Parts: sequence; structure tokens; C-alpha cells
Amino acid sequence: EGYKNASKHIAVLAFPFGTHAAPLLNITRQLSDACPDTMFSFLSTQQSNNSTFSKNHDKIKPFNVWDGLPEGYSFRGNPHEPVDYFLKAVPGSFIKAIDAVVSETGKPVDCLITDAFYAFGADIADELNIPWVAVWMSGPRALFLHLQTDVIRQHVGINNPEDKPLDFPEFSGFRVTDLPNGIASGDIDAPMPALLHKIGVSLSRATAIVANSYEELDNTVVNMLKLRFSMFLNVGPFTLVSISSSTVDDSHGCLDWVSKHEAASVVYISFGSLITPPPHELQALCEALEECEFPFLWSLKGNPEKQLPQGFLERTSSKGKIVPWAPQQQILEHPSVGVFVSHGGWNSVLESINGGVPMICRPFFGDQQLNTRTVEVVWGFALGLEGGTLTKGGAKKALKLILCSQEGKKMREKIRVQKELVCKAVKPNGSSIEDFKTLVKLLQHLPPS
Ligand code: U2F
Repeated sequence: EGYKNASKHIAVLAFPFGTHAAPLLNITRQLSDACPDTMFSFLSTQQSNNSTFSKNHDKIKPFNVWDGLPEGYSFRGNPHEPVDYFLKAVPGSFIKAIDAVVSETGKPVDCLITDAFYAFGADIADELNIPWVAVWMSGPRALFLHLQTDVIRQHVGINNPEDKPLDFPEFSGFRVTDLPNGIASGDIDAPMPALLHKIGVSLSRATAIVANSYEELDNTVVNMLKLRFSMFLNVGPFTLVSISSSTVDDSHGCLDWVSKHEAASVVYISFGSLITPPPHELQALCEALEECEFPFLWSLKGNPEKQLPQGFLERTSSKGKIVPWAPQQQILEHPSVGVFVSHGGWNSVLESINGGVPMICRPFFGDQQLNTRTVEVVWGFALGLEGGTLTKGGAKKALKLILCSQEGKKMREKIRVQKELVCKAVKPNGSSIEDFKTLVKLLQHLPPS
């Protein structure tokens, strides 16, 4: 019914995996608050909508898009499999869903907002003759590299076993192995890499590209992107600009537990929404935690009894707390947390900065290796691990360095400087708020349909 009175209708196409739909919904909420006479239709899979739409919103309606899974499909543990099925069904599944939304609401779409993964957004928007806004959920550096895919392939080849330094300005200290998967390595014709390759061409057709970052964080790369696109806006971190609308779920009492510890003493561990490290790495991390005796809070998917070494839970019950889900952003903001053991997911990087907590990164796929190298060598407030994986010795060394050494203290000072910058960016007149206003202006002046 909201559609009848609305002057504009914007369709938002979410990527339903990893932490993509939730931040997109966050920014959509922000936009909705700023454009009260606009209706937003938020299209994602049923599963994704069920988990991101915790409460109803008058002006944002969820619609389901087909997940592409074959009849009777059951998940066997490979997180890439449902993604590939989903991507085989796009853009057809989205075109169908948009048609259904329009006929159900009686309201044509005036603007298309999509996850920037969706290179086909350009075609759908052209077909409907409406502007396209693409929202990039990861860091500007990853976007820049995806745009350079062809150049990089020419320089370094594809699946070339020889690792060498990446020969790009602004990438000193980076190696070919730091590139996101699918640019120069892996199955480059698989659905995800093929889609990401296309965004290089497509994104220049977007009216605006919006990034989940703030300008000051990676300024030179942001400037390179601004030269390339007519409107490149940094309006993040999305979770921070819309903090007022989120409620904190702390059903496991994590914040209480964290409060009982000294300043900068607790190890917080989480490998994001998709990944659990392999058993031998979990074991190595457990041994390191046990030997170091630092208090730890661990957000661990699955069954800790089965996944962690025998007796570990009993032996560490006074030192550690293990939960299936933690209010990560608030935990990282708590002064007791001293280090974050992470997979280097982009949202985790932003939340670590916001909390002023140095990281130890064990990357797995996508942009995580790139993020790890960036926080380590460009920004200097995190550590990668020797050999790139968790070993007992490596984890102990990294934990001690960050929690107990002068070097760790320096890292904390460095990340606190960033924290000040991010806080400024999301305050009135801050860079993210100014870019957000530009985005709102664009949406308020959409051509009449
Ligand atoms: C994919 O991200 P992931 O979901 O694997 O990881 P993050 O980007 O770090 O996001 C995790 C989010 O889940 C939250 C946490 C982050 O906002 O605060 N969370 C939580 O609240 N409680 C928990 O117990 C555990 C997590 C992908 F894998 C990455 O490589 C990409 O960088 C990312 C963005 O494109 O998407």
C-alpha cells in the first residue's frame, strides 16, 4: 500500500552470500530515512531476506529472488557451491523478480541499486531506461584490482606458478599471490570470477559507484578510482552510518563477560560468516591460546565440542568463552579487547578500525589476502602469519607481539589514528556524510518515470 503514495520506487538487488546483504540493507535504511517519499523493494533470496530483515520497515519491502538451487539440493559444506548455482540463474532470476515486483506493486522502477558484483545491473538499468547505482561492499583496493584484471593478466599471466612483486603504483609490498582469486589465479571462467571480470567494463556505465569505506582510509586508491568514474562515493562504513537503527543481540552475554577483563587484554576471534579454519589450524590456535593464557572470546560456528581438541573447553573454561555468534562491532568497541584474530573480511577490517583493535589475519578467499596485506604493510596495524596459516608458534608470537610488546602498542596507536578518522568521516560534515548527501541528491532528482 505504501507504493501507491510513493513518488519514487527504487529496486535494490542484493548479493545473498557472505556479509553483503546486511550492509546493503543498512545503507538502504539510511537512504529511506533521507528519502521519505520513496519506496524501496529489496530483492534477495528467501534465506538471505529471512536473516537480514529482523524487523519490518514501512518503506523497504523484501522480495524473494530464486536461489537457483536444483530441486532437493542439500548443502554439503562447500560455501562456493550455492553461490555458483545462484550465479547461473542471474540475471534471468532478477529480471523475473523485478517484473513480479512491478506487477504486484503497480509501480514501475525509477532507479536500480545493486551490489556492484552484478555487472549485469548496467543492462537491466538500460533496458528499463533508469539510472544504476552500484554498491561495492569491499575495499577500494580490491575494486581497483578487479578493474585492472586484463592488464594484470597481461603482466603476470594466469596461474603462473612464479610469485613476484605486483608492479603497480600504490602496491609496493604486494605480491601476485595477494591478488583476489580469479584475477590471475584459480578457475577464471567460474561464475564468480567471470562476473567480477565484467564489472571492469560495466561499472563505467553506472551513474554512481558507492563504496563501503571512507575516503581517508585509502586515499590514493580512492583518488585513482575518482579519476576513472564520474561519481565514486565513499559513504561507509555502512554499519556505522546507520548505527541508530540496529539493535544489539547479546543473548550469550559476551559484553558482560568482556567487561570483567582489563583494558586491551582480551583476544577476540572470528573468521566471519562463511569460514571455519581446518582442524589442524583450529588445534594450533587452541594450543597457542592455552599456552599464552590470554583471556579469549571466540565466535565459532558449529559444535565446539566436536571441532576443538579434547579437553580444551574444560581446561580453558575460566579463561575463555566460546559462542556461536557475538555482537562483534560492540565487542571490538569495548576497551577490554586487545587483539582481533580474523579472516580479513572487509567488514571485520572496518569494525576493527572503529574499535581501535589491531588484528591478526588468517585469510581464506576472495579479497581476504589482499585486505590482510593492506592492513599489514600499508596501514601497519595488523599482522599476517608466517606461511599464511595458523600454527601454534606463529599464533603465539603474533598474540604476544600485539598484546605485550612495544611494537603492539605502536600498532594500537596507529589504528587509533584511523579510528579518529573514521569517527570524523561519519559525523556531520564528515566525508562519508557529505558523499551520502550527494547520493541522496541523486536519488531525489531521478528523472520522472
Ligand atoms: C564476505 O564476508 P564475511 O561475512 O566472511 O566477513 P566480514 O566482511 O568480515 O563480515 C562479517 C560480519 O559479520 C559480523 C561482523 C561483520 O559485520 O561484525 N559478525 C558478527 O556480528 N558476529 C559474529 O559472531 C561473527 C560475525 C567475504 F568473505 C569477505 O571476504 C568480504 O570482504 C566481505 C565483504 O565483501 O564479504
